[in-house]
Amino acid sequence: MKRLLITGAAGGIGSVCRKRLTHMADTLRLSGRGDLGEPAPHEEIMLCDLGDKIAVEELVEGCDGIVHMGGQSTEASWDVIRNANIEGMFNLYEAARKHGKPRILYASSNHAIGFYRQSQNIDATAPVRPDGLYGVSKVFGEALASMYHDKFGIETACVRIGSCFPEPTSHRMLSTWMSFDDFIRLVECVFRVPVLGCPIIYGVSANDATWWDNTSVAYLGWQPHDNSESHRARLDSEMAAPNRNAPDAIYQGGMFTADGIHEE
Ligand code: 15L
Repeated sequence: MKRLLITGAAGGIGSVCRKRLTHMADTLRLSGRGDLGEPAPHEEIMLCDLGDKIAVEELVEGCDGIVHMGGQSTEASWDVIRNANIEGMFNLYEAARKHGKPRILYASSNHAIGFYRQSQNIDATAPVRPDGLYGVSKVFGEALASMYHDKFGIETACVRIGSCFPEPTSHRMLSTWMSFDDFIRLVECVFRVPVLGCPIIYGVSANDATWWDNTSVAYLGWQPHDNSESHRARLDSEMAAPNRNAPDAIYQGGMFTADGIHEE
């Protein structure tokens, strides 16, 4: 690619993308809300509020691919969710439709299906069960991506990211953890596969304790290498497993399922 846009480039996963996707494009265009520092020679920095339609059009113009990590990434008030994840997604897809229909990797979330029980195994065909307004906004994003694919041919990988951190930090994350290395491998597959379509992908490492089935996206050639089992002994020594009646032990979305509606 000539230019790859990374939104949310100041965030946890976005900053990993900034460092580790340099081989994917001549130029990385970075946007985010936090401080992105000084651009390197292969970088362009464009600060942008995703709720600002005109700014998002300028951001997307000239990009051949988008890794969309931007937006609100946890439960929040409706105003915050609506601006970043509802208006922001619409603005991004409208801009993509008008400016060359770049391929998109969309950071959806396991909170789109967070009310499934941890005793259940699900695949991409399972009906959504969002666990909060944040989860609902991620479902909206997946639906929007699907419509822009069917109607306008824009291809999107909707990645329901589990827990993408340096290492799992709770017993629940033994099932939801995705290593940074596995995520970067996934981004490479998404932008290299000749025909992507608009699949739902569970963003999770090759954990023994998984709840999620990615059989339907075998065509991507993505083979996660890491396995949270190598962290189990450390976690067991650092903390007690959650009580079996606690949300973190019952639901796939963990504690997000117990969150109320955030008032303004
Ligand atoms: C998410 O969607 C969040 O963005 C992240 O901060 C984690 O909380 C993750 O889900 C998770 O479920 O562990």
